[in-house]
Amino acid sequence: KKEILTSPFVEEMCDTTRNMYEHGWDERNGGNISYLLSEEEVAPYLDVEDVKRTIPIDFDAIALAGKCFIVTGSGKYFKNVHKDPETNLGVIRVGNDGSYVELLWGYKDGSVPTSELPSHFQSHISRLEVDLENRVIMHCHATHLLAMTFTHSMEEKELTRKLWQLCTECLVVFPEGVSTIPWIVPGTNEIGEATSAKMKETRLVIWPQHGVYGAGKDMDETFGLIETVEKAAEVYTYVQAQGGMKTSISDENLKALAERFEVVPREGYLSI
Ligand code: 2HA
Ligand code: ZN
Repeated sequence: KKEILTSPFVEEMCDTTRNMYEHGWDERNGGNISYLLSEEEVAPYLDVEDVKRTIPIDFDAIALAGKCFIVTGSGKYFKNVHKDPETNLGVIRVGNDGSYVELLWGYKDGSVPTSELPSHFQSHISRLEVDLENRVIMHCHATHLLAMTFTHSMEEKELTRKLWQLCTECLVVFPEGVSTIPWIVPGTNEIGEATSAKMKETRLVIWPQHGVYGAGKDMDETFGLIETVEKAAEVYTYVQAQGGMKTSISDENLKALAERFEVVPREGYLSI
């Protein structure tokens, strides 16, 4: 077998967690990533019959039975992933009845997948219902976006419109807008249900006073999505510090932008 530390999926997890840490979005054990892998991607590196451990889960993941993921570990720090991937990451496969996962590699110190596994798995289930190519779910504590949840309306249309107005790229990158949920205890099935319900409509779901969930077909796209919404929130922070918005991108201009880049803005979100 090839050395798994040289696999594209382990390298991508290392690079991305490090990058996110350096952005200041993943203090301590904040943040988690899950990345759907095909058996063909995993097979050159791992004996897929060699199950190291079975880990029970207390929500129904039957819709993902047999699927493999590489996932950050519970309590693990993004800061450390690249230094010791085998301790901080795990490759898991969802068991046949959806009530457990099989560990194929990693979590070397005996640990388990992220405490946010319910939100991750339920979000994968939702995204795959609307986009067969979705492979990544990413959570972090993007600083300016988190700050904005204290100062801006969390009403989805109002918040989406504001973000679209703050950077010309935003409408092109997330034409479907952003979703928000109420404050809910993290790590629970309940927050997983709320997040995944929203994931059917948007790839960005904001958790007030906590952070953001993003979804996408690969690591770059998902990171880029969070990076873009976070950039808009950072600009908002400066704009507010400079005395507030005195001008903005008009709905006519947003419409022209959507036409030029062939994206469809969320129905009813522009007033033209
Ligand atoms: O895993 O970010 O939401 C640590 C967290 C919980
Ligand atoms: Zn978090």
